[in-house]
Amino acid sequence: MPAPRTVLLTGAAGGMGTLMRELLPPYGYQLRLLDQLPIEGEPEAITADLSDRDALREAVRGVDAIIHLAGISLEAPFEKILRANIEGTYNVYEAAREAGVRRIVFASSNHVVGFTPRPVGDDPLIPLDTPRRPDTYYGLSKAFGEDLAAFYWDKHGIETVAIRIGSCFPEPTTVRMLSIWMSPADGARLLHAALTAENVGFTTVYGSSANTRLWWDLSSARALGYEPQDDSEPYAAKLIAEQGELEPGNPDHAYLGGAFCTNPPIWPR
Ligand code: NAI
Ligand code: 15L
Repeated sequence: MPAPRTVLLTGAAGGMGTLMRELLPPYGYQLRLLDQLPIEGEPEAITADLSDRDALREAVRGVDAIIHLAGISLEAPFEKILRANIEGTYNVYEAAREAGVRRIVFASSNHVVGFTPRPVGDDPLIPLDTPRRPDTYYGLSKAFGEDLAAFYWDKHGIETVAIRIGSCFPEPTTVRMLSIWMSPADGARLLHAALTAENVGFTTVYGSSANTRLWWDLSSARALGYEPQDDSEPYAAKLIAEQGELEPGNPDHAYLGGAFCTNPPIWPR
């Protein structure tokens, strides 16, 4: 597959989308931006909801690949998750199939495996093939997205790298994030690897930096050519002084998904 140049970035107005709009063009990509919200300073960005199939058909025309970040990124009532994350992701894959787009990078989440006990002490890293244990409707929708991607590979030959992203923010802000943080620069490195690796078929990877306190196995991401350069450890002393160490007896600390497992916020309908 020739290296993709023109890439549709959905969710371009969001937190990660905003970071990636800065970080991906130096790799040589021309980004076409889409979000339900207008993006200041980007007059050519497509403002469209994922339910608008005509707009998606137009948006994917002529692109080499899609980075699909758009969707609800936290817990929400099931009906909202259904429309944005489940039906919305289906609409993106259908538009890709119709237009002949061959590669999608799907923003999955650690919350697909959120109810996996976090490693303690000398426990092994969480492997990629650990059973899926979604912690929210949100996590369930990402599990659906992974299965949808596998189906579109098996049935229609559209390749996907599904990245189970940890926490991609400029800095880690909790002690839990020390283990799953993906620096924005490493996020761009991983997206670039996911766009350019040959013969990925359907591949799932965990998405994080090379954190000292890492909880999961990054080997499938490294197999794509991803070489993380960052580590959350410089933030550890301050965060631990402020928040304390993770405690086995605290239900918010017991599982990989953190507080998503115990106290998922349900937004107003
Ligand atoms: P975000 O909530 O900041 O951005 C999501 C964007 O999607 C927003 O700009 C929103 O307007 C757009 N969007 C939502 N529903 C839409 C719809 N129906 N049609 C069109 N646009 C819609 O989320 P963030 O942090 O940028 O995350 C990006 C993606 O990565 C999400 O899919 C999220 O689930 C996933 N992810 C992010 C993590 C992180 O640490 N930032 C961790 C794990 C997964
Ligand atoms: C996610 O999936 C969310 O999109 C993000 O906002 C963070 O909450 C992240 O997981 C996390 O687990 O820290």
